[in-house]
Amino acid sequence: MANDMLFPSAPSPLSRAAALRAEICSPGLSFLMEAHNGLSARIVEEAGFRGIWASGLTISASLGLRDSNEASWTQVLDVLEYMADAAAIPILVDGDTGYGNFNNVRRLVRKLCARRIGGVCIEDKLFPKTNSFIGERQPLADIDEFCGRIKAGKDSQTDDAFVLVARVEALISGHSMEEALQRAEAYHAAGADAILIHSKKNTADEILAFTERWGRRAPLVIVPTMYHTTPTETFRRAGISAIIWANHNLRAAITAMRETSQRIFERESLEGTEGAVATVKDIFRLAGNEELADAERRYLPRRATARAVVLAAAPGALGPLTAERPKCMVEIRGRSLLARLVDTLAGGGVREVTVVRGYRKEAVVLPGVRVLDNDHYAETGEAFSLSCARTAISGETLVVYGDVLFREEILHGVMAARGDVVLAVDAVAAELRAPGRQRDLVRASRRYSGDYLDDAPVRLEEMAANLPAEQVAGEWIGLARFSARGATWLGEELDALAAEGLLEKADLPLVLTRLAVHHPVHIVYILGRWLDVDTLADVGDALNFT
Ligand code: SPV
Ligand code: MG
Repeated sequence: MANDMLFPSAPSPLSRAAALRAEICSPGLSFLMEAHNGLSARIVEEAGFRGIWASGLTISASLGLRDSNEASWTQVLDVLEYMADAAAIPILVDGDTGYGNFNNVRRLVRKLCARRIGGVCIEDKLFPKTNSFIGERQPLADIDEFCGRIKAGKDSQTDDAFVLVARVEALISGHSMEEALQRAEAYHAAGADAILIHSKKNTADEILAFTERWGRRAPLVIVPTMYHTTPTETFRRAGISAIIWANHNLRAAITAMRETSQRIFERESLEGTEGAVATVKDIFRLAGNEELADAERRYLPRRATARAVVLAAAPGALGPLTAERPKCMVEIRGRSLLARLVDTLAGGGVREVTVVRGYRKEAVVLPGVRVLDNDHYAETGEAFSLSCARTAISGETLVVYGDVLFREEILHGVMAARGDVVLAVDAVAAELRAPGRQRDLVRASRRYSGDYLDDAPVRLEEMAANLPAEQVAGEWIGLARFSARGATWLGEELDALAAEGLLEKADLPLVLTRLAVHHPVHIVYILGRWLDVDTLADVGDALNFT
């Protein structure tokens, strides 16, 4: 499979032109299979072919056009670009007559080289062309004029290996074998790398006669669409260099699409269709979705997939403000605490937010937020609320109190920190708070030092509401990040609490302290820039926060 850009793992040691030259100019028989867009090019490559024929007939037909130069040459170029992006094998493009005179051929060849097309075949007819199998005695180009097109093409190639095939239409147009040989000789002398000798007879007689008289002076390419009953071995023995299977993918697609459309139309159902057509998964595979998934792992920020569980079941005690709604829905300057928190989480790359509601749950509504309920909020604590969101605790997960406001940079710090469980701990808040208002106090393996060079890890040892002052290293702000592994540990801890009959009453400090006994729970120290809204005075502070 593929494009140097999309699929960098498939570099070719040869340029595509060199690879095509190796196919067409080598002594053995090669095969070029028709494709007309990126998808069919990839299918041809997957089948094992070593080269693609970008057919003028089928590219036109797949665009709903006739093979009469109705598609402009730059429109064909665009299709070729998709094909070259989709498959790494070389493409020989059907360049019709070269889209005009020598000057058009020059520009065409330069653009083909720039798009990594291995070669072009031009036919000795006049612009606008008509398909060779339509009508009789189509006018041929003047030999010298056509030789000028060949020379101009060869002089314009920017890849030395680029292959120019000159197509002789003399036999198709009812001219003699002599005329065909004379033209082939002139085109070869003008610099063509190979000759395509075309025939519309239903036997290979004239092709074989031409081949014999040609005598391997230059590689010969044939298109046995009409003389398809001739065994390939005959051509191999005759010394043909390459066979073009010119239109069979489009024809196969037409048959399959017509049959499928008809069946679905008649049955008004997919009965008989599923199982008979390629799977949607197959489309994804052909389109290279797996490579995209790999790239996403490499390039998208890891946190882009993080989820958050916001604990907002408790009533809060803000008097009249929480009479009709829980604390998380109290508005600060016209926007609820929860809306502000969700915005901050989104800014930090969190994609899915689950809110555990309880008190006045009908008031907790926010677009894009998933809600789960703790209907026993009056008799239970935070751990129980968290366990109500067990389905949301998988993969990288944040656990956040619903009544905190913190600056986005705090979230970024927690997301970027190493560790499977990471807590944001304010190193100064605990000192500033009035006694009795402190709650999630932290004892840690090291205190905050303020030293620029100090980046040694800090671990949680204990979290509680009532630690002796001399042991307090800070206050947890109610924001924790769990990696996928950390989320599994958290789930196990909730199970263990349930098994011990402690889940209903446990708070998060207990959960985290127990977790820290078995696993490293890391601390990221911050200095302020957050707020939890516990009292009406805090609401006043919050008004100044944003
Ligand atoms: C094509 O595939 O567009 C060709 C081959 O030119 S043929 O249709 O046989 O002329
Ligand atoms: Mg053609």
